[in-house]
Order: sequence, then C-alpha cells, then structure tokens
Amino acid sequence: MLYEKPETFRPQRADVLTVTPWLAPIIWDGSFNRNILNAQFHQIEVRVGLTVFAIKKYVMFLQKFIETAEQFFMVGHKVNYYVFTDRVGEIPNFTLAEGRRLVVLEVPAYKRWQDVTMRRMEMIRDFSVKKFVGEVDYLACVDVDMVFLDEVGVEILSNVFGALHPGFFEKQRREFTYERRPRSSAYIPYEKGDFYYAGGYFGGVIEEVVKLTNYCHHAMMADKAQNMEALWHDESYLNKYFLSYKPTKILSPEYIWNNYYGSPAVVKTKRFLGVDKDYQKVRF
Ligand code: 5GW
Ligand code: MN
Repeated sequence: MLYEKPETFRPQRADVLTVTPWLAPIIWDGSFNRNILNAQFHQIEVRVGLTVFAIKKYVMFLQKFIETAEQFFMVGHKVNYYVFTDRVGEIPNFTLAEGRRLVVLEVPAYKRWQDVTMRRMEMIRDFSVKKFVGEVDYLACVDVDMVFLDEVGVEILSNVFGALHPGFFEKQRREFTYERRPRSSAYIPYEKGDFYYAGGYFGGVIEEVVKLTNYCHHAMMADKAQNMEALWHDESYLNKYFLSYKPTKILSPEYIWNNYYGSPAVVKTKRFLGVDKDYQKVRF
C-alpha cells in the first residue's frame, strides 16, 4: 500500500483538537487514513457489533437505519446488528452483505419513555455478558433515529469510546448540561468536566462496555431509590462515567450530527445524522 509520509511539521488538522490531554485521539475527517486502519483491522479479522433499540413506534426508524448502515458502516468487515425490540413481528427482512447478520433480541418495553432510553444500559450489559462476548470484539451502541450518510469505519474502534455531542463541542464547561444537583450520582460540579458526550453513541471492547453500562445502570438505580432521575437521563450518567473513566478515543460530532445545529465549517462531513422526528407520531 502506498501513501504519503506523515509530516512532523504539518498537522493533518490544525483547526480542531485531535488529541486529548490524556492522549486519546479525537477523530475528525482528514486526520486519519482509513486504508491503513482497514489493513490493520483486517489482519485481526475484527468482528463488530452494532446495538440499536427499536422499542414501540421506534421500529419505524429501523429500515433506513439498516439500509444506510449497509452502505456506510464498517464496509468490508464482519458486522452483527443487534436489534433490541418488543415488536419482533414488525422487524422487516433485510438482505445483508456477506459477513453481516442481523440478530433480533426480544426485550420488554418500559412504559415511561425515560425508562425506555435508560434501561438500554442494563440490557446492553446483560446481553454483553451472556452473548456478545463470544460473538464480537467491539460494540458500538447507538440511537436508532439516525441514518448513515458517509463512512463510519474502524477508525472509531478503541478500548472505550464516546462521541462529542453536536450541540456542545464549541461550548464552555459551565454551559454543559451535566447533572448539577449534588445529591444525584450523575453530579458534576461546574469546575469539572472535559467534554459533553452524546448519549446516543458509545462503545468499546465488550469488557469495557460491560463496565460502562454496569456503572451507569447502578448509578441510575441509586438515584431511583431516592426518587431522582438525572436531567438528561442515560446521557447524564454516561458523562459522569467518562469524567472518572476517560475514553481512549473520542469521535467528533461528524459521527452524531443533527441539522438542528446547522453546518459549521469544522464539520467537513456528516457521517451519521439524526432523523427529524414528528414527535406527535413517534412518541404518543
Ligand atoms: C420515545 C419517546 C420519547 C423518548 C424516547 C422514546 C423511545 C426511544 C422509544 O419509544 N423507543 C425507543 O426504541 N427508543 C430508543 O431510545 C431508540 O433507540 C432511540 O433512538 C433511543 C433514544 O431516544 P431518542 O432518540 O428519542 O432520544 P433523542 O435524545 O435522540 O431525542
Ligand atoms: Mn435519538
């Protein structure tokens, strides 16, 4: 394989932070060569699991999600889609490329929508321990109300990773919508915090995903026992986890964009985009 030599005095991106103070890469377009990475991950025959929840009316998002994942997610690698749903009979049939399969996992539908999103932590933990650990090397755990528009490949893979929330990457610490009530187990004081991570995108090796989801689930249960729920639900607990247990890689907001936030110049591509929801239709 031929490619240009890395240049000591020519950073690949000079307009954005591409490494954290704890030396985790932040993945921006133009800062990596996917061909080199693909060769590395083909050598180890990496297997990637993509978990997604399609509970109640959110099954309507699955078709576009899977169709576009077939075009853009981990093309050429082994992929298992793990679809958690309470509506097994409404999951469409998909024709998938070689080396890729879709596994439907039947799970309960919680009544409150907050519980639907928060209980993902517990369910991912439980299936990681009993199933995913023997089937895939890495997991990516994402929202379903999304479509892929550009390549999302092995550049995202690392021991444990999160993504910068598109609404907060330009903001100051004080402006992050962390849980600010000291009684909550998701509490982060105003003078702490690195980034504001998106609740809809995290992953890593199975062992690390178990640690992350187990921590978040226990923190939620501790709050529930004292009748509390963090401001942004699972996202608040994820942010608390990443404060203590720093991610080893961080995805730029290219990986979880929403057009609500426009098109800033530093965002060169929108790889994974939130679908406009008709709230009346999907939520009630
Ligand atoms: C329903 C009403 C309000 C909030 C969430 C839901 C909901 C979420 C649902 O009925 N079914 C479901 O499967 N979910 C899962 O939780 C989806 O995977 C969804 O992508 C994820 C997070 O909920 P979102 O996408 O509505 O949250 P935001 O913050 O992206 O708007
Ligand atoms: Mn979403």
